[in-house]
Amino acid sequence: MDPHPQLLESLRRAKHVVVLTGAGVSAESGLATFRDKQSGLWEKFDALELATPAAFAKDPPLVWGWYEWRRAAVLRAQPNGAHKAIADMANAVPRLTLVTQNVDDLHERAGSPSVLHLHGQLAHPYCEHCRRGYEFRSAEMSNLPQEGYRMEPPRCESCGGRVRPGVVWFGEPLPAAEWHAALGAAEAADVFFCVGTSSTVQPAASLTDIAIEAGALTVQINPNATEVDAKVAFAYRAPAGEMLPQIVRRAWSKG
Ligand code: BV8
Ligand code: ZN
Repeated sequence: MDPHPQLLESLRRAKHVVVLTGAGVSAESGLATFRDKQSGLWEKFDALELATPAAFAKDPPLVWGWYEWRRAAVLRAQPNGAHKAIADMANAVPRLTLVTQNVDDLHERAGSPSVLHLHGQLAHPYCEHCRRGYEFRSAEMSNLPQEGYRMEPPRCESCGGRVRPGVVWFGEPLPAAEWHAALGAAEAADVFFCVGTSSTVQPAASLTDIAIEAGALTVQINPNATEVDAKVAFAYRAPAGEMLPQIVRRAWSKG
């Protein structure tokens, strides 16, 4: 699928490009998306049920185990062409704002200089009680499960409270600074990409509508149809790991 010349021209002229990503951008790195059926211990659960304060309160080891299992999968995964193309694009345009719904660190590991995590990060759990933050970059503070199973959440070193996953669960507010920065970027974007998301969760999904209303040239990259297809200027029914590198190459490659 060839990127449209108008998109390539708009990218070359753009002052501010905004990219919104979802789980689909990490799919080619082998990480399950929310649409995918859960596996192992969690196959009888829907992710939407597990990603809630109620689930963690009801069965902390089940939910903590799920997040540590996902964190182990992220540690084993590598950034793919989509993550790298977004990092390259940041070097090709005057300003690029990257907004992600993902809790993995593959954008950072691909070289993106700043990432707005609207839904938190697996590597940043914090104490439920005193909110002291922790940084999990490897297997510290909990031996990582090889396959999924229950795991007792660690205790806070300051107050003994329970440490919880550093993500935003359903029913929890988004981090205010990240949300306001994402809003401002969507309103100021010359080109807005919506990549690898089912656009089913609010308020993150509304960023695409805000960019459209503000007059950005909007693009969706997703191998499956979503309701965003009808709203955007260009909808590429393709995997992000193929389409984004092609767009970046065709817009800025010398020769
Ligand atoms: C809030 C972190 C208010 C956790 C996530 C009714 C009842 C109750 C609540 C609500 C309701 N209606 C709306 C709400 C609000 C609710 C919501 O939107 N619910 C939905 C389910 C209807 N939202 C919230 O609760 C938010 N908070 O509103 O707070 C508030 C305000 C003040 C004070 C108190 C409260 C918080 C939402 C955040 C939830 N956390 N993640 C974790 O990771 O475990 S959400 C999670 O699912 C993701 O982060 C993402 O946002 C969302 C959807 O996931 P996607 O990334 O889109 O992935 P998905 O699997 O869905 O799709 C993958 C896509 O990739 C597919 O389209 C596929 O085709 C595509 N794809 C596949 N392969 C590729 C590809 N694309 C490209 N290339 C490929 N190779
Ligand atoms: Zn504490």
